[in-house]
Amino acid sequence: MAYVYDDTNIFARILRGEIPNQTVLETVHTLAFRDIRPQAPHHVLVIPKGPYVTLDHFAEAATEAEIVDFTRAVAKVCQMLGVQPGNGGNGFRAITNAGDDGVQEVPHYHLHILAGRDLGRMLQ
Ligand code: D5M
Repeated sequence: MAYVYDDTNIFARILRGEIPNQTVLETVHTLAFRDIRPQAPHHVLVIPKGPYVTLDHFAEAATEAEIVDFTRAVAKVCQMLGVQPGNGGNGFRAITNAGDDGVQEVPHYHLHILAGRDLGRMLQ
């Protein structure tokens, strides 16, 4: 079954400028903004501007330009936050939730970037 993108979701509304956001970075194909319910001192959501529901949808359907732009934007956000472990920072965690078992709340692909505290071990 193909993905069906619901353009009434809250991130689509943010991208259309219908509701405000705390932008950290905007590029041609990508937007990064602060999560409204931060789980760490730094909690940034990175989203493609295109209509993709999940990571696998994005990876299958996005153009190479979109994928490169998104990936570079993630690096830029980590650099802006000063959390790159290879550059003197204390590190970060990147998480994406997909579908029901992933408990995805907003059906527009997004990567959570969490940093600024010890995030604990997630996988045993
Ligand atoms: O997480 C969806 C995330 O989106 C959750 O951490 C809250 C965040 N959220 C919801 N509405 C907003 C607005 N308006 N601005 C910023 N952040 C928001 P999920 O991975 O889908 O469970």
